Amino acid sequence: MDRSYNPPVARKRICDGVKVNNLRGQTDYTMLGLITAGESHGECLTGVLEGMPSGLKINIGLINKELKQRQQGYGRGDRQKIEADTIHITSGIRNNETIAGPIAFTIKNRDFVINQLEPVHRPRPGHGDLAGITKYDRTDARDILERASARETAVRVAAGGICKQILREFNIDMTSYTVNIGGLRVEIADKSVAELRKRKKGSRLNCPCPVMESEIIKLITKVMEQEDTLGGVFQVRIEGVPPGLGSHVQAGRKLDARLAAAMMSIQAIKGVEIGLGFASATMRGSEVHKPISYDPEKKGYKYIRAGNAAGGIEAGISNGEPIIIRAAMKPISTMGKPVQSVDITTKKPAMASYQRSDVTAVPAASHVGEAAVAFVIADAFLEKFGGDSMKEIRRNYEGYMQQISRI
Ligand code: EPS
Repeated sequence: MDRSYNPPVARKRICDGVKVNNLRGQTDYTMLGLITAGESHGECLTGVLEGMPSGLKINIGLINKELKQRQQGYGRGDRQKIEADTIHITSGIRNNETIAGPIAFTIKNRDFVINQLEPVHRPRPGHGDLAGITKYDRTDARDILERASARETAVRVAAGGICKQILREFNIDMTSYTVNIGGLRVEIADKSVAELRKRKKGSRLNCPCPVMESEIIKLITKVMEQEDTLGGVFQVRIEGVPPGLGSHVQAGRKLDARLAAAMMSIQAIKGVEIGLGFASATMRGSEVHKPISYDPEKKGYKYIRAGNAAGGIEAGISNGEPIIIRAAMKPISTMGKPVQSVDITTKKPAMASYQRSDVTAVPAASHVGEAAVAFVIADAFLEKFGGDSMKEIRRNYEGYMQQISRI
């Protein structure tokens, strides 16, 4: 890296060439680290977000708003009637401002009953039960499912809420929406973040189309009665990302690879697309790749794209266009009418265990997806402009923006 600052973690990544373990729990991140802890029915969830600079004003109310959104959505189960997620910050923030120390926080589990819960001996196909007990040599699948549970995503949303606040300082904004649930597609042309937000107001499915929303609600109700579950697809749109985040030079530094990994790490996600994604595989080059032009009158970066099939990323580098990323969520594997399984104590056939579940959690997952994206973009942003304080980062950012306005 040819920069005057050279943070130790980023330096380690470069030395290792392709990919390093940043000693904070993840590979692929250079500047930020997030460790989460906690079981679904344990006392609380815990998060430690490391690597934030000093001097970032934090609005706790906005984080709690994100947490609330994650809990909502038609098709969620009874657990969400018990929980009322709010963040309790224990370090790293003083007088509502970051002080560069690790930001540690907890989110209470109101449904704290872990020690009274019956053991689970009938693994659910599609959940982590059997794979986990096999790997970790447990006799009770609860030891696995408590941690595998998507309850953990509350921590990611809280950390993502902090990441969004640093991004907003540099006019980077994002929103998500439900693209389909159970195959019912929401067809909507390319819309700005502001327009999407307007259209989603009051939605029960994080959906910008009321007509499709009522169709999907009918489907969810039907599937609920049938004691089955539904998956779907959501999309995240990020605007204001400057050209130049990520890199083409090594696999683990590519922004698209980092975003895809973050999305795939969300519970129940089975596919990720960027830009036209899989659809581009069936099209011709001339249909996909649109012209580049140059407008000397344009403020800032003067290159203009006639299309965004690449979803804002070319060769692993952001190109200044909105970043568009979609993720596919499988139907939830805990079903009222369970699938055939085996009792691991008797080894005899038995129906998979069931207590309660969501019918669908696609709208919730879309908020988790936003948080995952916010984390990766904030990480790549700090890698490019990083400094120890907001003042230093702003100076680096403004200098670069001026530089690229002249190329
Ligand atoms: C989950 C099972 C359900 C979900 C849970 C994820 O919890 P319970 O077993 O308590 O009914 O509601 O998600 C959450 C609790 C949450 O806050 O998102 C699972 O097995 O993954």
